[in-house]
Amino acid sequence: MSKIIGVGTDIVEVGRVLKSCEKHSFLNKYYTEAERELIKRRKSCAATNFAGKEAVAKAFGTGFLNCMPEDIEILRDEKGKPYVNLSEKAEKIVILTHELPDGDAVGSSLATGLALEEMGKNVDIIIPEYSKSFSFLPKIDKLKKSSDVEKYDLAIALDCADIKILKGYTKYFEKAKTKIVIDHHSSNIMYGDINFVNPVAPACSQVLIGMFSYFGIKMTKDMATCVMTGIITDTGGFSYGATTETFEFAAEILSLGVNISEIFRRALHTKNKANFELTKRAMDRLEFFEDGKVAFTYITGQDQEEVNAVPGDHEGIVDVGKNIDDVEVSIFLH
Ligand SMILES: [Mn+2]
Repeated sequence: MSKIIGVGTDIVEVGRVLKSCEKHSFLNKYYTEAERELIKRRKSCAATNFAGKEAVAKAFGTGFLNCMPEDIEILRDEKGKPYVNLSEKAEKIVILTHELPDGDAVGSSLATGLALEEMGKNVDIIIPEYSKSFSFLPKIDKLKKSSDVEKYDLAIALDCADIKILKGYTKYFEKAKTKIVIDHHSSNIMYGDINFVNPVAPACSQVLIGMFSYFGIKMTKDMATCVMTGIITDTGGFSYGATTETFEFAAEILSLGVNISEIFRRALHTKNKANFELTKRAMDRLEFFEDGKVAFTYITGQDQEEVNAVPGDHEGIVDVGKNIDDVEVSIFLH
């Protein structure tokens, strides 16, 4: 299966490229070792390869801004037909998600981190604060509060429709050489160099499962636990948004030995004290409008301070209104 991500063409002045190639610095900077060998045998390849590299970079939609000429290697097969090798040399990778991370944000970030670590990559997952209800997730202790890396080779933003909701971490995203967005919100503004957005998927974690199989990445039990947590929290335990794929993936995850009932209990039904206290206050303030079709409630910043809440402790409070008979819209402000 192949996928066209863009089309690019380019024209260069042969004489100008050949003249530049007289300088070793130019050759070493813009061509890979295999390409330099090729150019030694056929000088004109310097010009065709340079045009080819520019065309590939244009097809990515970014030009050489994020995709360097030396990362795009153009070689010839035995019949002389050119083919492109894209370098997989992103070594320093950062994974980012939105603030007040929910189960999908934390789960999809950890699953992506685990997948990349399996590939031998060096990955930082930056999630400064998260709800304690996710502490059962594998490798949760690997999450970092910040990073001192100036420039990452690759940044991956998960479950974020807009670069703005990366809040304090936009700098890691903006400075990275290549930027990838993986998401499921139909409002996604496609702010990456490459965007994998499936608005039909009920969770970013579900988009990831499809990507793992597309790219031939084997899903481990730990990765499956993380993505299942994302699906369970974003669908309220399969009660909204689930698609046929959701259940097919759930079956696959079950066969890997993941305890789905346990994830259900830990991520959805176990309330910590702060969350319980906030729910109580929200219940007290619940009001109905439009003949009981609209339920409204709220918690304030002061409430959150008083109960020592951490980000994510508001999780599930919207269900207070949603679970009442005849309520069609439940509004919860925090
Ligand atoms: Mn989500």
